[in-house]
Amino acid sequence: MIRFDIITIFPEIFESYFKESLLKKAIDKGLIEINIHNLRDFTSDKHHVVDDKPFGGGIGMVMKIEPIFKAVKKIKKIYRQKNKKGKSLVVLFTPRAKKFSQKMAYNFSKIGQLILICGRYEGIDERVAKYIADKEVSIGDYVLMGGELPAMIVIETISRLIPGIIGKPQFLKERITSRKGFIEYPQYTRPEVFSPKKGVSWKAPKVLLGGNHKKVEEWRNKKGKIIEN
Ligand code: 6GU
Repeated sequence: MIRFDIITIFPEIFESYFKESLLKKAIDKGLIEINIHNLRDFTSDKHHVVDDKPFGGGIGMVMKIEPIFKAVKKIKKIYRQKNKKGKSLVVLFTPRAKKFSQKMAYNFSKIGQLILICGRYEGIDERVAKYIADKEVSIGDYVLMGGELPAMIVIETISRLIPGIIGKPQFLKERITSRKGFIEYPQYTRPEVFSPKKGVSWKAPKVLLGGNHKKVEEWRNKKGKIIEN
């Protein structure tokens, strides 16, 4: 059981996704737990301000440290009360960090509580990275408007590694290679020949239709990409 705690100023972004994907089944089966926290609930001023002007000047706004500090403290405490031996890891999403990978997902899947901080605006006070976060994660070399999509990506990648979440466990096992990676190969299904218009046929590879398991495996190993753990 992994517990995900998301800290965001846009909690609604997550609702439909977690309600309609395979993740809903995982939640219903008790394999994962996802809690969404509105950062504004951790402010103490009347207007629930979570950002401020950057020191040194410049355009845009910067997310303040205080509400994030309070949120993380409270969320860790809730978990500790329920699960005395569980380990928490605080992840901060920022495009400046090391890129998320299958290997990171695999390591994260062993942790009891993942606290995911989603930044917005032009940045987050660097003291969050320095003193509060255990790990900074980017999902690629491009700039998004916030950490909400990265949080969903990280949750989905980790969740599908948990036994019992996707389809038949033996299917997942079949695609785990000896090197502890995951092989992604091209798939086909009926019809064997698809004709988008007269005189044109898009065929499925013959090797997959012949029933020769060894040949099929060779073909899949040749065409596939191994995503290492
Ligand atoms: Cl984690 N955050 C933002 N804002 N942009 C990104 C990213 C994260 N990863 C890639 N681009």
